[in-house]
Amino acid sequence: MIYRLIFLFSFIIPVHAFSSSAISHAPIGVMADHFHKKGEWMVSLKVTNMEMKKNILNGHSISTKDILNQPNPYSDMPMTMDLGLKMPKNLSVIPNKMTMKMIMLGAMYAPSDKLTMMGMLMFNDKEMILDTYKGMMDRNYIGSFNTSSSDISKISFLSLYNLYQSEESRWHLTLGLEQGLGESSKKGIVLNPMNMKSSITLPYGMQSSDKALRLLSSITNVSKFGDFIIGNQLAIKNIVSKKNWNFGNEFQYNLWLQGSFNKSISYSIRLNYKDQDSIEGRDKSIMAPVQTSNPNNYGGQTLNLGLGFNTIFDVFGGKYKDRFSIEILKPINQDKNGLQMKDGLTIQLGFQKML
Ligand SMILES: [Cu+2]
Repeated sequence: MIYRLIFLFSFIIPVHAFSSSAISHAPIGVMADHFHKKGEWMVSLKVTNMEMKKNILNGHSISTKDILNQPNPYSDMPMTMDLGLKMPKNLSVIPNKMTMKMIMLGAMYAPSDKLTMMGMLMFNDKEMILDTYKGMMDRNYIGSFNTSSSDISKISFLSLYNLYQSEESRWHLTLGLEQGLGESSKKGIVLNPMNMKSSITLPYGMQSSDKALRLLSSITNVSKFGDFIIGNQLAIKNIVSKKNWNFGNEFQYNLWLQGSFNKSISYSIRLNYKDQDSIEGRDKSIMAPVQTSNPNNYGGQTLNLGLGFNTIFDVFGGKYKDRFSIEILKPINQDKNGLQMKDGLTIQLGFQKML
């Protein structure tokens, strides 16, 4: 009888119910969305796939012909070190498709109910298909080529401080550091506008990291409204120390609404707004008649809409159930700086397990 009462009681305490149902974690694309109770451990694996196609100039679509008429900021520079040829006056290489894959390994541990520690290690794999055109005269298409990079990209350590927690609402503050680890000056073979293969330092966007150290801070609120949950998160990333160049500072706002089909399956709709500065500084060896070698063609504002599902099942056994999540993000507005590729769909898959 007493066990039955305890069992029943454990379901009446809302905080407990909150943490053992699918809805208790935010959509998988939101980072550091929840904290843990004293002594709890959690490990996680997240895989992200993002595709980009076509190009936009200051947020508006642009034709191949118009891209080929854009000035090349490095037109006075030599094309290759061994030949006396100069670079074309206009852009001559056009990104056609880019695929980015990210794998994130994470661990969380709560030394107390007030504090949760979190560590993450990120790997990325980038691939780009580009089309090369003649640098002058008829500007005809010459051919296409691939560049790629694959490396550890960054490591981060965060602490989440539980500011307030009630049955209906919780607030927490996150502070942490992120260190870029991957290679920042990887070379690749390209097809240049003279129809020759040459080895160059790949443009910024193809590098695995900028080797910078960043301060991450965010504030998160999750509130219950009947059977629904509304979550809010403001997050910023600021450069603390950097090498000769770095990707710009970042501001993100997430707003999500979640509902449940049952205790094991929840769904979510999320709005994600991101504003990132362009690249600061430059790598003098990055010079090519392609938009991505210009530090101004990075950053900008994007608004994404996400649809996601969280599930909990008992697959691998253990004291706690296994949590599987998926979220698909679709850009609804892209106001990127300068000339950039257009974001396509982002798919995120996650696995989380408390130990
Ligand atoms: Cu966790």
